[in-house]
Amino acid sequence: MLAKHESEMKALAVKLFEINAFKFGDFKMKVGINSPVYFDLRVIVSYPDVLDQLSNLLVEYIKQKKLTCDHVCGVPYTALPIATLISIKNSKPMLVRRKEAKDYGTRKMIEGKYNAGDNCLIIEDVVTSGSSILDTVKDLRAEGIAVTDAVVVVDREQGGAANIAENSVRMHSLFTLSYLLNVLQEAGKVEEATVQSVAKYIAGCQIRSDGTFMSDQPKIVNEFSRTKMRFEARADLAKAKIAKDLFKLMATKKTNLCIAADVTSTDEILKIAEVCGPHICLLKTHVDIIENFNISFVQALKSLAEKHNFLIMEDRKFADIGNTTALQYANGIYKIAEWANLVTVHSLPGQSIIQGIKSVAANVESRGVFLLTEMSSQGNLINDKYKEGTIKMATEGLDTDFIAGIVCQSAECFAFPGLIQLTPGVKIDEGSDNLGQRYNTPEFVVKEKGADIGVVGRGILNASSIEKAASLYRDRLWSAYCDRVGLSAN
Ligand code: S5P
Repeated sequence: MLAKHESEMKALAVKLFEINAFKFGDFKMKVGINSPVYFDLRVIVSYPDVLDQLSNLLVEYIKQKKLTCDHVCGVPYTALPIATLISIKNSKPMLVRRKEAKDYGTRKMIEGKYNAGDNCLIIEDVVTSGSSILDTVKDLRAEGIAVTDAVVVVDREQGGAANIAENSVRMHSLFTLSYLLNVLQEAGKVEEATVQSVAKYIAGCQIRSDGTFMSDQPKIVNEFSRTKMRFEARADLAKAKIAKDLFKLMATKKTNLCIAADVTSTDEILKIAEVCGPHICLLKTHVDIIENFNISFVQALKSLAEKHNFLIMEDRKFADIGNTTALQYANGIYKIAEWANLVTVHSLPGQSIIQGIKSVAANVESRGVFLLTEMSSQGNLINDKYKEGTIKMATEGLDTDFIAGIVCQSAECFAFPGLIQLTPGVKIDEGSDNLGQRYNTPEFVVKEKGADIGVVGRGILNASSIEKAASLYRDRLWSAYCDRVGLSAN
């Protein structure tokens, strides 16, 4: 820990969280189990200011610890840019360890100029068991290079320090996981319950350097499995403010029903909003099907949203380049940006479509998007590669603070609990319409398919009483959610 630079340390901790260099969720680890916290410091190469700040603090830390060396060597690959900066800032030559020996010329594992007996300081990004550090130490020692110390950015506190100490290497960590968690809590970024969940997992899951667990039966409690978590806890992990708000709204209002108000007159939509308002968390429009759109309709809809506490989503399914989408979102007759809390977006054009919308959103905090990852219609052309790319955009892209959720049909689509799964194609009577739409029951989509919000259009709109139908769908969707997370429905 670097006491002298506490405010910089804290600011960097928050920054690392904001750029998704570490996140909470349900992650598969190298050691074969799932973890509720995951570090991915590879992203820092995209943020030169963060990389610079981090390396400055590491240089200070090395000075404070009085660690002297002839060389520095980063554990491949994530720590390489960090080690490079330390080498330059400290004027210490670097060594590079290959991951595989070359199959031509010299079969050297260590690149750089050195003499047997030189001393080398190891630089590593994140330590779990310490096995990656030990692999590098082994190759350096095979060349006669002495290794006594390793400087790491984050110690996950799962036994790594002890494991490498057994091999006569002292570990010095700039951050520990508990320090990072405390800073995030102090900064109001996560709740105490989240911190506790991670702490419980770490305590129960100590690992040896060979990847086996310290205790015969490790108590692996990952409380961050998306479909098992309650909306309140997921609000804490959400990156987008609007997703936090929607999670909380659902939890307090006890509804995960979105009504698809697919009717063509403003009066009809306002009637749906008035009558079904008390039962829904979200009202979804297709504004371009309305015959008599006018700005006073928008005002009336917004008042009803306030009165009955629901959000408005325009299901525009934008799919153009960033600039055109920005114009479509903010301008024209509809001026969607002014009244829709959320809009749906195809990921097809890539990251630029999100940037386009975000650039003209009046207030980023009260706006957001849902990305389409799967569709309910028969024969749609979305494939696995497209889905993977979409989820990557939603969890690792530059605008995760603007992505509230995913429109999809299955729980396998994504694991991050901070995103909301919106699933259309819901009807009490399963089946299909005559234009390729496929329906599943509320219970099936929530319990089997991971839906957080069920979208119901004609299931309600074609009922003799839309009020009664909305109430029925609300009860069935909410009970299914309660069953799924182990809550009592009342
Ligand atoms: O894959 C999708 C995505 C969406 S947003 N399938 C869908 O059906 N939708 C929308 O959900 C569709 O545009 C419509 O507004 C609603 C489903 O309406 P329903 O009448 O079939 O329930």
